[in-house]
Amino acid sequence: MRTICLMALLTVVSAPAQEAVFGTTVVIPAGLKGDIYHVAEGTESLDVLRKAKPVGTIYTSALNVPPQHFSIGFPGVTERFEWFAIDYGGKFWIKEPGVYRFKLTSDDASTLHIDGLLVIDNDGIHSPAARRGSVRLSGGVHTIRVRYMQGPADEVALTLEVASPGDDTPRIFSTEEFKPPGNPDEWNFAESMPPQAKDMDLDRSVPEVIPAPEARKRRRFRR
Ligand SMILES: [Ca+2]
Repeated sequence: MRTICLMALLTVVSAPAQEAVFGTTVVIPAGLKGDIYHVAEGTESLDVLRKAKPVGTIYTSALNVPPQHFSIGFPGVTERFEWFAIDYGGKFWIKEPGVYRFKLTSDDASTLHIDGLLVIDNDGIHSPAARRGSVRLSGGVHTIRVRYMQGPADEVALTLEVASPGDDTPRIFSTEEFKPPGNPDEWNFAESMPPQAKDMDLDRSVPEVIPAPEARKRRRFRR
């Protein structure tokens, strides 16, 4: 077992850093667990995941894949670099209740659910595009789910950013930042929710278009 884990780790470490950020096979207990799926060529929506069975699992604490070329697949899991999907799930802890603004950028499809509520819908086959959504969060534990699908090669993108109440600039969301307190006695929130705030980001119908990276020579590794 130890040898297998070491091999997986070495494979990930030896891969180009910018192409290994969907996650690795190294388990992160408090992070996001991503189940990987193969999807049929021509798939246009994340809806297909309802009936699919995962081919493997990766882990990460953040989704930070800016628009880039992707050709290596997932070391230790699958060599797919196109027509795959990842269903990430995890929990996070809110210390400061209020309206949190999220920004989800992807090539191709993605969605964000918080506590089972669809907050951002960026589904479909498309170039890098960002959509925003806001949600009022009470203090304590919440669930997060990000579904992602890469359609045609070779470009990919998947970033999830967050702005806390009062913050102007979003930053990459990380489960490392939103961990519960070490002392379980502090795991309670007696105070009520803050007053309803105006949601500035509810206009989700028009995605922001992120400039695609410079076109690179198309590489094919289909097996
Ligand atoms: Ca793509």
